[in-house]
Amino acid sequence: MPANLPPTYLEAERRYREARTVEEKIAALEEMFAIIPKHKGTDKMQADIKRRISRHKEEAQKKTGAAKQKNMFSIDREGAAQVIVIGPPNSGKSSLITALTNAQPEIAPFPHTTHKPTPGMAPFENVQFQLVDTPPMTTGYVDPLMVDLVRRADITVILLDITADLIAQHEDILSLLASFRIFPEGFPVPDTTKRPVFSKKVIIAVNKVDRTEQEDDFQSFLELTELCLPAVPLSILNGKNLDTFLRKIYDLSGIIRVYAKNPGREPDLDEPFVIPRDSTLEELAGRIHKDFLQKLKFARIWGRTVHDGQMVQRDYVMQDGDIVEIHL
Ligand SMILES: Nc1nc2c(ncn2[C@@H]2O[C@H](COP(=O)(O)OP(=O)(O)OP(=O)(O)O)[C@@H](O)[C@H]2O)c(=O)[nH]1
Ligand SMILES: [Mg+2]
Repeated sequence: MPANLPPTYLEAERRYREARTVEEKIAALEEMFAIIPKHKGTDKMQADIKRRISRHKEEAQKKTGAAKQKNMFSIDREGAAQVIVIGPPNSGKSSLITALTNAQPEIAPFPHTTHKPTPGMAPFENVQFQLVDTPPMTTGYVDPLMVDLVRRADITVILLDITADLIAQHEDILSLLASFRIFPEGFPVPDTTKRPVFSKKVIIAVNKVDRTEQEDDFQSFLELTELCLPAVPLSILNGKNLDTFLRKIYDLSGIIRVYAKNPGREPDLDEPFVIPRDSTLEELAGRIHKDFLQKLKFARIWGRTVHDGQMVQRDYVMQDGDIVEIHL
């Protein structure tokens, strides 16, 4: 690379792209500015970083005023995907967030314990998902702010309770979502509504499957509902299938992980670039830095679908696990 950018710069750049808050963006940019080699070849990049720092600082100032009013239902997105956990009262939503993240929402053996959303980060291999605990959804009343939260999230987990009527819970939640024009991806959408509809990635998780006999109830539920959504039986109590649950979230998230390396160096496999599936090399380069989009000549790839160090062009479709050496 003519600018000779060290790997630490690319790491800071990646943190910038993935930053969800203005403060994180400013911190990453300041780090990039400290690391970038200061010579003529990087003049434009340096100016660009400075411009972005001052723009984000202005933004941060405006926000501090508004932040006071920011309601507790607005959760800043973090990590590879925002996953909202919804469901009927007492199904174990808060228990799930507590089991998989550092957050500690209140858990109690009676319904309607949770009154506000609580986010927590769930590590899966070398990425993190943001799981959001929520107040229960019932046919009686759903806070409109909850609806917005579901509409904005990347993935919705509907957490049901095997010790109650599964089919009724499942139908209630789906029809509640439908009443707010939210439909699982792939579901038919009524053409009566002229207003926008929200097509969301949905996983059904069934909790409290503590005993093997309850697995049969889960199977019957799948058959009776002819469920065509990803589904997983869980026992949070016994820690059963929690890994499978996170794997399903990963599969559904539509992301892949690729790793950047400099010529002659090893890549850092703990620090992936998280990009949408089917991204091309050109799109990856543009995400690393907008200058790279123009300057990109080719890349060498180490991965499952290529031979080691294979030269690829802009239209190469990145694959999960690819190691990429960008040449400018
Ligand atoms: N048997 C069994 N009980 C569980 C399991 N997971 C959670 N529970 C219990 O279910 C009860 C409700 O758990 P919570 O996590 O508070 O449920 P919630 O969905 O957050 O409840 P609300 O906030 O009221 O909607 C608690 O007594 C938990 O200990 C499980 O896998 N098996
Ligand atoms: Mg709760």
